[in-house]
Amino acid sequence: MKYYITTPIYYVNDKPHIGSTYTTVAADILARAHRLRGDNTFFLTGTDENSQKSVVAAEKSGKNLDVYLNEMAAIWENTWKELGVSFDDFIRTTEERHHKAVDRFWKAVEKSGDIYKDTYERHYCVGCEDFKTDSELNKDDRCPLHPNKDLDLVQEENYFFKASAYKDDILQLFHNHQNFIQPPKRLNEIRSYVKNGFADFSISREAKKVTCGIPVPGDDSQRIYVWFDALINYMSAVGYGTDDELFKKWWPANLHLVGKDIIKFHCALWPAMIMSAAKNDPLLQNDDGSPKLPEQIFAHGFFTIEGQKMSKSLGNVIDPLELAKEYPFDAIRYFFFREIGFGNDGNFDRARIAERYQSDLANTLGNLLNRAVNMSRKYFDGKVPLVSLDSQIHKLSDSSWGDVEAVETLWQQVDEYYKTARIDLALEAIWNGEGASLILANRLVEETKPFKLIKEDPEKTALVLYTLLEFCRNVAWMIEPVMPKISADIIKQLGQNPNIIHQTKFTDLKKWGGLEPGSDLPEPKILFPRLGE
Ligand code: ME8
Repeated sequence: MKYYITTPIYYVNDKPHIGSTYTTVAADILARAHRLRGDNTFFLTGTDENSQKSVVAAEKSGKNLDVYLNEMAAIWENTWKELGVSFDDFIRTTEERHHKAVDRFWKAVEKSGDIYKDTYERHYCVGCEDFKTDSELNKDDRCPLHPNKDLDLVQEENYFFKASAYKDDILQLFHNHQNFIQPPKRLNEIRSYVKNGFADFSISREAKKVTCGIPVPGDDSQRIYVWFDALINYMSAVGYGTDDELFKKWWPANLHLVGKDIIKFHCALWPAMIMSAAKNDPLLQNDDGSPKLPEQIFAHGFFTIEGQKMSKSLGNVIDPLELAKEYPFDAIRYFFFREIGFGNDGNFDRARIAERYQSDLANTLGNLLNRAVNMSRKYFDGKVPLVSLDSQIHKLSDSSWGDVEAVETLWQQVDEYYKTARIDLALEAIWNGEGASLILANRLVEETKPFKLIKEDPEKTALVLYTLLEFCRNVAWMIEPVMPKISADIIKQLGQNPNIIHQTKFTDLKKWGGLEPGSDLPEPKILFPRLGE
């Protein structure tokens, strides 16, 4: 199975903040989940550089545009690297490969008769990089998303894209593929946008008025509109216009992960663009001639910072690299997806991070591992207790802990949740599910009291401790996509090598009994030290 996942490509007028980090980490988690399952995975992120915002920011910084773009793109790429994001490629829209893709795509759309010239006069918001109709503006004629920015009144002759010609096809697509847009509330939003407002729109600007952008093929006096160019990045990175075989291997994307602010472009404009280009480009056609559209777009919500909108003027924009100095980054990753239902809006609150760190991570996960390893070492000669793998666990049925099947069921749920991008539900099941979960494993310790039981029934104690250790091993792999470092630490503390993943099939990895009875347990370390230590 192949899995191709993308993040939005971010504007470079500023460095990464925790909003872009949230999306990028979500994509990282899903990419890791697919890699773990053995899928051939390609994870793309990058920067959107042909934007008027870049020009303004470069001018402000007093730097030449190219110098500015190179510096900013490096900051974005390095931030993700420092945070351990496992992207496979980083695309910049100023790259040659992207220009080639855009050129090919534009020509295919043109050949389909969907590009025409027209003169118009409209308001343009540089914040959104989008035209605004009167009905989209606030009462004071300002953009609701960027009320502090003056709108530009654009009066030009430009190239237009015949989006309206695809209105019915797009609505049909939504009808036939109910999963095309997730979560469903976003589908409803977009459906009504397409029904009521999906009109033809300008896809170029006069070159003399914008200082950046890719030239319109055959007309150097015009530059391609930034969104029309940006969306094509998802194809240029996998060889469109430069490497047909590579493109056939990866396209269509399985998932475009985006924030709710840009669904109009991804869920309506992008499929319409592909439908148009596909008419004249066999590379974009399925065997039956239909357009090769992305499989799914998942739009997550936005979060506020301690209850307030994140904004430069409020001074509450958070740099992820700074945040990673305050808390282990795995804990932030956990917090993002445990605290906020994926798809919903949420709030970033430091007090809640600290609470979750202490209760869910240190007390529930860290403590369980620590107790299980310590007691096993103490009572069983520094080793994983020797138990017979056939008979075990069923004998524990007098406690609230389920049996081996409960762990298998948990795996199935977790797998399904990762597949459907419900990272939040995967974590909820691991911590709090029925039958087998971290909460129940802790309860098993309280109910069976191995530290007393060892005097009365060493055999049963061995069984309890093996169960706890083996459950920790399973949990380590379940949480690997979300907390890769913590996962590796757990595996090491259980005396195994995390690189085992490269030699072991996923089905074997999650089979009960992976921890060999009688194997050595190293000296345990605290998994989640007190914050500030
Ligand atoms: O829109 N909460 O780039 P952009 C959660 N270049 N996510 C947030 C967020 C918040 N408060 N703020 C930003 C663009 N994001 C275009 C995309 S794609 C072909 C072109 C995240 O730099 C979220 O993913 O403005 C949002 O969609 C994205 O940053 C917007 O990034």
